[in-house]
Amino acid sequence: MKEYSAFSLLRHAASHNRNWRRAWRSPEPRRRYDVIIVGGGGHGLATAYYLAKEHGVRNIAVLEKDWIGGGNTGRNTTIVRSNYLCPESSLLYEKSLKLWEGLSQDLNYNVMFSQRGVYNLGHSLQDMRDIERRVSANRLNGIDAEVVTVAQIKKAIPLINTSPTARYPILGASLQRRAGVARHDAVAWGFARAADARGVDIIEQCRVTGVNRDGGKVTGVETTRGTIHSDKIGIVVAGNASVLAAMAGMRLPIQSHPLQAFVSEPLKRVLDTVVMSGAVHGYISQSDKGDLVIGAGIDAYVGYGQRGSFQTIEHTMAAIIQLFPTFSRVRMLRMWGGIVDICPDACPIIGKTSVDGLYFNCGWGTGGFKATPGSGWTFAHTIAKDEPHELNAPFSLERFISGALIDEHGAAAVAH
Ligand code: FAD
Ligand code: PYC
Repeated sequence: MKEYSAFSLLRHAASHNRNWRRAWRSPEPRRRYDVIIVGGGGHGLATAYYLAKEHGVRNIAVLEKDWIGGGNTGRNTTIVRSNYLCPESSLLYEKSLKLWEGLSQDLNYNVMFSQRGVYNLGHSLQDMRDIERRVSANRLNGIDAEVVTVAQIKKAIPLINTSPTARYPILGASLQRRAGVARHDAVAWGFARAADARGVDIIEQCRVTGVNRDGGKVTGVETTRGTIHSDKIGIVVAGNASVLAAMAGMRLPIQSHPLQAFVSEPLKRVLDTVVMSGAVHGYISQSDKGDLVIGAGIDAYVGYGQRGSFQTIEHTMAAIIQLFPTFSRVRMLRMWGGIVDICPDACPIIGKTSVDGLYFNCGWGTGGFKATPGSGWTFAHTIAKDEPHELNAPFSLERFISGALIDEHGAAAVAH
């Protein structure tokens, strides 16, 4: 506590923060590790943390080509929920939500998880049937979910346009009260600090350029900081998964698309929940700083540019103004894009590959932020034990051969 007293803050400010203790070390890479995690986003860092904490693995490196959290972890709109349709995904996302509920305490770092609820709006009879079905499925899987009326929506969100003459009138919504938002950078920083404290080497500015194999076995990686050996390599690089797979001589059933988001100028508190609409293609929340955080669906084309098209910007703003006409007077501050890797069934791949010691965690598409702790938890188990955790077993690469796909296009909702 002493470290963070008002006097110490002043002392640090006066010394231009020269004596501020780093939250994680910046070590030189060793030549060999027991486990290498490629990708220093939330999922990679969480995997390293749980490998150290839950499985006692000590000699771990996280290799990040840029800076930690600079990929989709730092670019997303921070929505956390577990209201998926199929039992397989519900259980995985619910495990994650339970971890979120204790994450700040576990990491001893405030990830600003705020359970302010998420509304998924229905605009047609079919939307409402889908909402009823998903809410029932959620309850059967032990997940809190309810169907709410237009009057309840208007009471909770006074600025929303519930006019029956709207282009897409609101007929009702699903509400998950335990859902909400978290501070995305804090999630990366919290996992990084906690992993580092358990001895994990977090190596930034270290791009993996090749995956080395000896026949059917992985032996290490080539990087911009030299060759690093390991018999176990977990690849967690979100929109770059196909690039890394190609380095290992594999192809993944993934398409990579840009996904954009936007923030407005900061406003006083006007919206204290999260609103998503698949029909108008937009979603919105308000950050603790006050800016409106807005997003939409993916840009339709595939590509690796971390930016999107103007058509999507226009479409998204039209959607938000349709829902909240009063926001037409708000000025937008900035926009950005990330690359999301999408599987044909809108579900991730978490598991072993045909190469011994090589594991992939990818394909989270537009919805992996909410899964960060659960993904790391189950992936750490898979890597440590060289077998799937019961929660990620259904999400193996094998499902694209067996045909046991898990269709979550409905729950991915707005985004794709
Ligand atoms: P990343 O954070 O992208 O981490 C992967 C890391 O791998 C990157 O830091 C990258 O630099 C590194 N890397 C890549 N190649 C190499 C290499 N060759 N060598 C070394 N390192 C490499 N999900 C939600 O649940 N809720 C949302 O509200 C939400 N909104 C979104 C909005 C936008 C605009 C975007 C783009 C995504 C959104 N998502 C959302 C999805 C979510 O952001 C991702 O699914 C999740 O953050 C993926 O985390 P990650 O750790 O796997 O990826
Ligand atoms: O998965 O909830 C989500 C989401 C919202 C915006 C992008 N993804």
